[in-house]
Amino acid sequence: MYNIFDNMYQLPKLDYQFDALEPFIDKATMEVHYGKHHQTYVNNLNEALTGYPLLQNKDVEELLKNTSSLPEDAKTKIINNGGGHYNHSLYWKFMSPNKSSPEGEFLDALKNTFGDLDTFKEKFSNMGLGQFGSGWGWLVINSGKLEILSTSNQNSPISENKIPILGIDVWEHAYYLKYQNRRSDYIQAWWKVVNWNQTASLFLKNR
Ligand code: MN3
Repeated sequence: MYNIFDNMYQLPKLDYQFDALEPFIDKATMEVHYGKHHQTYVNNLNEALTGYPLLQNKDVEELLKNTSSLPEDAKTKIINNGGGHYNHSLYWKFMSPNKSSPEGEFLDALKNTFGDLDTFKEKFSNMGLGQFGSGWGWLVINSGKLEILSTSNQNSPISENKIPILGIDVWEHAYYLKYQNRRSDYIQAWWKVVNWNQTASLFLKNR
């Protein structure tokens, strides 16, 4: 059957089941976050690119790296929904049911930059906690250096030429079902499911 969404953006496959991150990230949140919120960003991105077939073939990262070249009438919608698609695609990969910890050259770099692992985690947590309203907390590589920052809404560090290697969604939809207004509890629980192998591999590839 002919599908008009062939070649257009799609939800990435999850590497684990919806309940795999329990009890830290609950099944109901995963279902609605991935199945509804992320899907909506994908749908709206596809809609924003209707009429721009050349952009439809690009990797979403390419769209976000070159926002100044996006068509004016679709730019905001592409940044919001392309960012939503890209950031969430990363976010699912930044979590895993398999326990891991930072090691080797990546751990050395964390220590060199932030002092020790606990200090890094505290600074990163505070960045996510301090983000006013909806947004993200990130660990990025900026000109070869590790850096912590936050972004509003679905803005992505990649649009500022910074490479995200770890990121936490601090929109209420990421935690409200289980943690209600307790963003701090969500962030503390989230550390238990961080996929350090993914972050280390992005670090080694992009440093
Ligand atoms: Mn989200």
